[in-house]
Amino acid sequence: MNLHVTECVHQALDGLDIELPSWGFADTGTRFGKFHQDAAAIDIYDKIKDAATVHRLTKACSSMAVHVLWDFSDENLPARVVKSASREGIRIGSINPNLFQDQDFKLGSFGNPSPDIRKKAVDHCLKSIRIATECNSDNITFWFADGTNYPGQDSIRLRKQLFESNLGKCHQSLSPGQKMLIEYKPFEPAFYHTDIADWGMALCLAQKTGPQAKVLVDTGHHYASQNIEQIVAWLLDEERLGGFHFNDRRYADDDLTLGSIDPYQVFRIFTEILAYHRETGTRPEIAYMVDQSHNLKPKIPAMIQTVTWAQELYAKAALVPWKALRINQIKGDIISAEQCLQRAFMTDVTGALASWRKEKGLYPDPLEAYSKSGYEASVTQERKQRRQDLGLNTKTSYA
Ligand code: AFD
Ligand code: MN
Ligand code: MN
Repeated sequence: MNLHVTECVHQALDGLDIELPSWGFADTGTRFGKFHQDAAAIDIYDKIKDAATVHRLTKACSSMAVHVLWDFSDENLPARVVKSASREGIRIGSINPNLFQDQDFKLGSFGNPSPDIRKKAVDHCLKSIRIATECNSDNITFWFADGTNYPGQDSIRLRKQLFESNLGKCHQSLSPGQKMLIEYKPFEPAFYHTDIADWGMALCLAQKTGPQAKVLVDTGHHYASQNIEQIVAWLLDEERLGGFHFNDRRYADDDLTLGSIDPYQVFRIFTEILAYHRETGTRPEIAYMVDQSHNLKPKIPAMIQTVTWAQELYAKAALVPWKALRINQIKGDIISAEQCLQRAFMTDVTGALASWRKEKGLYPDPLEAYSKSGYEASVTQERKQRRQDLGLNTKTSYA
């Protein structure tokens, strides 16, 4: 095996930690229905166990993002959840307020025409920031479904101003070291305009909100053929790239497996980040997070697949010969410059990945390790019984 490749890959993987989403382990579906899985997590403690299992098999996922309304409750207070996570060997990561399911948010949350409902939304976010402090979590991820469905429904400009003032209220309550990650999305559920629809709007809001406000790039939240690596390069240069939600898209916000549609684009995103690190000498503080909840794939194997894909593409990006690339760029030798990327992307890193895992005491193929672990069968049995005892609906439910 090529020593240089092995060294580069091992060094890269040592610095890549990917946060898992609690919601990715539970039954969720599309607006057309949900297909229940017996092994799916029922409560936050199942999600913690499942995330910890992925971490145990990959040693690359030390934290789990949580959704405030789905994961916490009066009996599942942050302190108890934090303790359960650390017992399983992971920690609670980014905190996600929920501003899109309450009936009051029908016409929006921060952008709602009613000042009382806007206040309710801000209070929920301030509570989420307090939960982040209790969970010792640095990131609060703001995704807004806010927008309108019909031309003339509301004032786009005035809603922008409401977001500026309400995001500002949240920023004031952040503790030092905490960051608010502002996530953009072109459409859905709003179908005429979404208040934070693209990276430019998110960047503008982050810059107006304050130094601890950053932009979250959900890789599925882009129009077809959008150059995401260019967005990443700009946000890096503005020092406003807060992190990623990893998934892939064929048509819209499909939350498909990262790299399943366009792995070369994910590789190019990673090369922008590694080039920035190389050229500035600063490793950007980026939250790499998965955002998926597959309706058809089994939950835990789907998560392992995403993580190992991300590791493989990141490892390939680490092989780009930066010096030669820059020389070719300056010389205007387009083909040689392009080949610096293509050759790295085409390099087989499976051996280097396997030796990295071996050094960590891991099975070379985490998916195979999972299928041999017997974990799926044991949780399926236990959770099936618990669903029956709890009288939970396991028929295919219509949204
Ligand atoms: C949906 C939204 C957005 C958000 C995620 C978790 O599109 O990506 O980050 O739910 O709340 O996928
Ligand atoms: Mn997302
Ligand atoms: Mn999404």
